[in-house]
Formats: sequence, C-alpha cells, structure tokens
Amino acid sequence: MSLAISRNRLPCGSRFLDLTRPQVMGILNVTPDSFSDGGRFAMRDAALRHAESMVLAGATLIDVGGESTRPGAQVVSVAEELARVAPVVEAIAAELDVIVSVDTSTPEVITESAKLGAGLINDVRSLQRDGALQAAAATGLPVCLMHMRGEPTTMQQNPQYDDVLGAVADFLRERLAICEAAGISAERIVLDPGFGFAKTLEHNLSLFRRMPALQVFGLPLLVGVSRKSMIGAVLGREVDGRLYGSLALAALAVAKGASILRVHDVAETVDVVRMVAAVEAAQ
Ligand code: 8Y7
Repeated sequence: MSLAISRNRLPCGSRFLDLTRPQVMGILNVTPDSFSDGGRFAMRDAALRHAESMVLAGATLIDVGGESTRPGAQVVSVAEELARVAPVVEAIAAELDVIVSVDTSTPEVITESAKLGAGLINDVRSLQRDGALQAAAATGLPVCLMHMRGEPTTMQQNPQYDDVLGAVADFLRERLAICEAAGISAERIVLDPGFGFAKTLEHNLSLFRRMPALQVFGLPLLVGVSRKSMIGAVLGREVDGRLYGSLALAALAVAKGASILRVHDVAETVDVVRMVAAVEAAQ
C-alpha cells in the first residue's frame, strides 16, 4: 500500500505531467460568485484568455471549476455546472498546450469533461458523490483526492481532530483503497491535504508543517493554499493582500515535497518554484 510508485510523469489523457520538478496549476473559476475572481472570467472567451495568460506565465495545468466551494456559496445544478464548465474545458483543451484539470464532484461533469479533453479530475469530495467513483474510473484519467470533512457550506463549523495529520492520512488511505478497488490504480492518484477544508488555523498550520509525513504514500502531493484564509488570519490581510503570504507557502510546500501547487498568481509562483528547484538541484 505505501510502496513508492516509481515514475516521473503522470499520464493525463493525451498529455503527460512532468513530476521531476514541481508544477504550477492555475486556478480558473467559472463561477459568478468566485471570491477572488468575481465572476469576471465566467464567459468562455474571457476564460480562454485568462487560461492562455496563465499558460504563458508557466502553468502546466489549468483547474477549471464551475461550483464554488466557498463556505456559504450557492448550490449549483448539474445543468448549470455543465453549462459553465464544458465550453471552457473544450476551448482550453483544443487551443492551449496545457493539461485541463476539472474541479468537480459531479459524475456528469466528470464524464463530459473527459470527452472534451480534460486530463485530470480534481474532486474536493474525493469521488464520494453518488456515481462519481464509477464515472472517474471510466474516464481512465488521474484523480486528485483531497481531504475534507462534511460539506463546504458547513465544514468550518467547529472542526475538531485529535490528530489532524493522522486523520488526513487515514482518510486519504481509505479513499485511495476505494479508488484502487474501483479500478483507478495508484499510478493515477494525486493526494491533497485539503488546506482550509474543515480545518481551523491551527489545523492548517500543523498540517502544513508536518506535510512531509504524507510522502509515505509515494504519490504526488497537490497543495492549494493560494490566497486562503489561513494567510489572511496570520497576516491580517484581505484576499487582495495575500500574495506574499501565498508565495512563502508555495516555497515551503515545495521544500516539504509538494509536486503541484494550485494557485491564482501563476507568474510569481513559477519564479518561486524555479528558484527553489535550482537550489534543490545543486550539489
Ligand atoms: C482546493 C481545491 C479549492 C485545494 C484542491 C480555494 C477546488 C478554494 N481549494 N482543490 N479547490 N486543493 N485539490 O480557495 O486546496 O481555492 S477551492
């Protein structure tokens, strides 16, 4: 189970993700209520232009999401989520040299996005929605499994753990086993501690510090902390003032073994990653 899988690239549909150095995933929200993009990229052409700018800045993955996971966000129907996500997935896959990740928990969106050229399924609910596991397995695409407890609307109501790292590792181990039983092999799994999902500030900081322990799985780790409230809480900054905090955590995440960083500020993060990688590659 915890045997390291020896491989240096993740097959993502028609493309491969290079795992020999840390990769940057650009966030593309196609939600009218996205907290930091304000829904400005909701339309297909604007989304494509935003994606293109992130690719030019060095993103090798673009994470397209149509259902906000912000606490208190509106529930979105399957039809509405598909209408937001599908045209954007299709346009990016057709026009840009990048892996399209689809941020969804919805089986229909998983299936349709794969047909339209998506290369990765990023599900904050770790394929726990009815039909999601089967839909993901049928695509043959890799999946990012993320730790969360409960649902985004209520997850921040008094989360408690005896040992947050142990709870995250146990959850990921169980979801990994369930995926393997459903035909999604470990070679196609990426793991994510789920910063900000059902966690207090202390939980997030402790989990971050102890992140290297998650390397026992021998699987790539994805870290999403860009502009998150843990940065706001430590620094006393609103969302638009969290860049330096985000970059500090990006550098530290790479040092602690992260393979993929999910971020808003791609150009800045790519510089950080390249600088850290240069040091790590030295004699
Ligand atoms: C994460 C995520 C979000 C994360 C993964 C935000 C969709 C909240 N956060 N996916 N999604 N990991 N894998 O602030 O941490 O970006 S949404």
